[in-house]
Amino acid sequence: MTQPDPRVISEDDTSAGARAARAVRLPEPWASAAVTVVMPTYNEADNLPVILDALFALPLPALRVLVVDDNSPDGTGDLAERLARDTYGPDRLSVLRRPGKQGLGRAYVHGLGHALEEGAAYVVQMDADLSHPPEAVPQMLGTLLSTEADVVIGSRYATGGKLAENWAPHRKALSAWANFYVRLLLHLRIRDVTAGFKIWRRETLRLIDVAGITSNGYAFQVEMNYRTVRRGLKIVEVPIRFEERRGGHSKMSLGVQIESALMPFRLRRRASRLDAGRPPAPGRTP
Ligand SMILES: Nc1nc2c(ncn2[C@@H]2O[C@H](COP(=O)(O)OP(=O)(O)OP(=O)(O)O)[C@@H](O)[C@H]2O)c(=O)[nH]1
Ligand SMILES: [Mg+2]
Repeated sequence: MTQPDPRVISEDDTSAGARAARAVRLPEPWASAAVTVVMPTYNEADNLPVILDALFALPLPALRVLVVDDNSPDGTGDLAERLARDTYGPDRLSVLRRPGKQGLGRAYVHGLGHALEEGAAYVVQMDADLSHPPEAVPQMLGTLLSTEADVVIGSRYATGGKLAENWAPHRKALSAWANFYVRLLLHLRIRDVTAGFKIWRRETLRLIDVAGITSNGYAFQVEMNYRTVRRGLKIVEVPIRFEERRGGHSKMSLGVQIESALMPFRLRRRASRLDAGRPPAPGRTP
């Protein structure tokens, strides 16, 4: 009988150690870059300890995580604070607590701004539900630095990217349709234009005026991309394997879907006002 080779780490092994072993090893000074993962949470108490273990096992010793919790009824905020105090230390894990559920986009505007104030040089956007593979973060950072990209997207639809086989067919169809629709209306050539897994340079977030973004849900991700393209900045996609969420429940709502469907028209209208030399509404950048 042939024994499995202990040096081969199976792709299906999702323990923190196996994930870390699969991650690329970056040379210094890249490995020690000041990376902050901004992670919005709403009722993710089952997933949070698992994803934090995996992130802190990565060969990125200066990586920090900022959890942005909207007063989750399941106690995710308290759990995150306990883990910061007792397990990882406040130097590596910090928590922003907000009074109530205001949507993903609002949580990100708050969290990204906070990460920049705290001195992050590179900022990762990532869901807490283990859909986004933590072991891809070093490769995404390495791609950002080696290609001199302004942002790198962890992409389900770039060549080599994969969608969870067990993702419900209606979710697959909705995701494919949303990508097609947004790309067509906004003339974006990004393969995964609604992706929520990205690494940004600090300067890119400043150039696109992330604090001025008003959309929420998936529309928030698209608006960030649109602003990046309008500024002539460089976007690179790396393929990832996207998993079905591990525990907890989806927060995808009809409101989020309707906002996403209307948002390309709003962005186009605003951009054409600017192109025609008329100012956008106060505090808005296309
Ligand atoms: N702080 C905060 N986080 C949120 C809010 N809505 C969603 N999130 C978090 O944002 C991430 C993405 O939300 P999901 O519910 O996974 O949405 P999704 O990935 O589009 O949907 P699924 O694929 O079904 O999981 C998760 O980490 C959520 O906990 C919110 O209103 N506030
Ligand atoms: Mg999810």
